[in-house]
Amino acid sequence: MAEHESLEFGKADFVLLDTVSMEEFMANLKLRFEKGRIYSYIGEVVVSVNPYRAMNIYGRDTIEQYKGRELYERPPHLFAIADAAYKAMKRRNKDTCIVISGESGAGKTEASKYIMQYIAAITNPNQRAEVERVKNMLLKSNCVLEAFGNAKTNRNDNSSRFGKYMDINFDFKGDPIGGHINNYLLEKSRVIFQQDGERSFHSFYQLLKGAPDSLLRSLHIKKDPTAYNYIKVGGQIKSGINDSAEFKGVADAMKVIGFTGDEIQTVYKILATILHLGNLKFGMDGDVTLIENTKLVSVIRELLSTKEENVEKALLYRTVATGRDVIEKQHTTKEASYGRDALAKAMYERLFCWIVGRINDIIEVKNYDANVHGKNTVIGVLDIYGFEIFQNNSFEQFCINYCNEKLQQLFIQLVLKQEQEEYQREGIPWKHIDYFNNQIIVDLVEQQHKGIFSVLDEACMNVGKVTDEVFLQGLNVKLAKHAHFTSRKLSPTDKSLEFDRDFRIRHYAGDVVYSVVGFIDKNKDTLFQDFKRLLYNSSNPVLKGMWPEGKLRITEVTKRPQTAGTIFKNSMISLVENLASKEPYYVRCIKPNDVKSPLLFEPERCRHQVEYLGLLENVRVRRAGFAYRQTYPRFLQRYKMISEYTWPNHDLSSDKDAVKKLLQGCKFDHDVAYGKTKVFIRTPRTLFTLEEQRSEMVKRIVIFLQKVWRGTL
Ligand code: AOV
Ligand code: MG
Repeated sequence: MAEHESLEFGKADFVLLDTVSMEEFMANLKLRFEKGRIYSYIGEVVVSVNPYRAMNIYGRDTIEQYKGRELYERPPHLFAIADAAYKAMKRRNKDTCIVISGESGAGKTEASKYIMQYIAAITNPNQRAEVERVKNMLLKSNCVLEAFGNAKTNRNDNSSRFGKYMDINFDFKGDPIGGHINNYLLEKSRVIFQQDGERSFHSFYQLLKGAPDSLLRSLHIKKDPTAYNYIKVGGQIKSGINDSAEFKGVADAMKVIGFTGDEIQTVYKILATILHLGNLKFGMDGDVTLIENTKLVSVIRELLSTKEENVEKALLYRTVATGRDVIEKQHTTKEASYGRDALAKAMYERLFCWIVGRINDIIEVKNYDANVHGKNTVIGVLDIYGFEIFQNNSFEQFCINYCNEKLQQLFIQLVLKQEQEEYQREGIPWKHIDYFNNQIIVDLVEQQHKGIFSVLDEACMNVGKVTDEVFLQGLNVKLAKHAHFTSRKLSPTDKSLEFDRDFRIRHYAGDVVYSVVGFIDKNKDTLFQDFKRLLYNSSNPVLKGMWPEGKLRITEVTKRPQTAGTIFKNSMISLVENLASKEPYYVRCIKPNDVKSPLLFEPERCRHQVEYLGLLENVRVRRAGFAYRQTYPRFLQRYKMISEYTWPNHDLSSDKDAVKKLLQGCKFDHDVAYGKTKVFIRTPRTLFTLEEQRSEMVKRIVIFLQKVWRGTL
């Protein structure tokens, strides 16, 4: 329980609610939000409500207040959970992780940055230069990744379009010595297409708005974003972000991290190439496919440091192996456009992964000898794309929402598991609490043979007709009876679903209608080998290095590479395994309204999130259970003044016996359980009463001492 807050701000820990009901929960959440208390606890879980305004609660002075303190000693804050994870790691040599979840725009990315800033601020008291360097690089990497991996969506002006898990490694002194970033599926379709009101990745607009004229000239780029087809589809050029300033910030960050001048130039050349690709037009001359604006081909050739005829050929022809023969097949204009878009998307995705890889090369732990220095431990911070529903939901939303299902499942398992384990460890009986288990939806997506990813892979492997409709038919057959799946064929009266196009999943966080259009393509994720060869044959070594598989001849290429869906599924499964192997800390983010207002607390929106995040169940488990637990020595430290047996010191054989004697004296014995190392208190009221008695005694002691000092006793 956070003790340093007055009740006028509501209950700092939901566990202390008088009764656990949705009404009380919501009233408390609203009151706290309105009083500017954006953080609360459920035991050790932080509940955060996005304030949509700058808060003066992240400065140096606040950091000092949380440093080294226990969770309940200060008002709820991200810093407290970061400190708890850090302490557990340092004191007990445990790998820990902080899992941040919540829907799109709820505040996950901001939270992850404050947590990293806190960890950076409290470590390295001796100012070791090497550690300072590592910390600086870890913090700077955020800015680079956001520029290339975030974009304005209709839900969030700075929406993460990739998943990120970052390990920070610490030495035996508890100072950061390196890190590693895992990135998950970038929403690369955004490179060529955005829904109305959205933007492509920030990096493009930053380049156009912020690059010096000389750089833009060398890239043959104009300042005006509307001149480029790929980044104007969504009709949104501006966002809440200052693109020009960000450009300089990102360029500086890349330099600080250690990207070379050539590498940074190559990054700009790739961005420019993609913009030019989007403006290429294909036409026909008789039965010959051609490029109408050939001048652009020269520009692209120059930027890619390759041969002009190679660029043209890769865009218009495809090399095919038929048996032992290799032939060149001309594209139709449609195929050529498809190939061009695939190239743009693949170049951007590869660029993004390469940036992550370069950052990892630079920040990875070097010269650490565990035999000499002891075990190196990690804190992992997970910041993924939040659950989202758009007007049109495709393969990307399907993957993102599946990822959120996996994390919800982890939360369910671990929060319950941890409680159970603690009761078991302490020898206390456990009572089961009912909650909605979303494992059924996780299975719907990932199960072998019957799961949606499997059905999709099967459809992709069809030899004959491979279409999105065939995939939908497959789903209709395999999932006809699934409680969380439906389509127009299965629910003929449901007019909100289109035949041959839509299916609906009942997710833990709400119903989402997905359109199957593009699923097959996005899952197969093919890029013609001709493009890979083109890029591999560049005389720019940085670009060449990004495309090692371009060296393969067409006859050497694997015919059935793993699909995008299967790669994503496997990466999620291993992510969850990794998180489960660490000691987890949770931040549950809530979005108070859909209009980014700092004042509005929309009751229905919030209630829905509280429901699907399972927060009420979380409180129940924590209470049904025991609302409060503390080790015997710490409990005595706090409450020993309320009992004559323990004040100022006890003479019993153990602290446990002393706590028993104290609580029996207060007649609270019926409401507590004595574990091996901790005392457990069932109802919050007992704790309140103890607190009241303690305050009373503290007051009396103070008066007594004042009298002693004044000599009036
Ligand atoms: P997300 O990470 O959860 O969405 P963000 O962390 O990007 O959400 O937050 C969205 C916006 O809310 C930020 O750009 C800020 O304007 C505001 N915001 C969030 N947290 C705070 C805070 N603590 N103080 C002030 N403003 C805040 V997504 O990446 O879309 O799932 O995929
Ligand atoms: Mg985010």
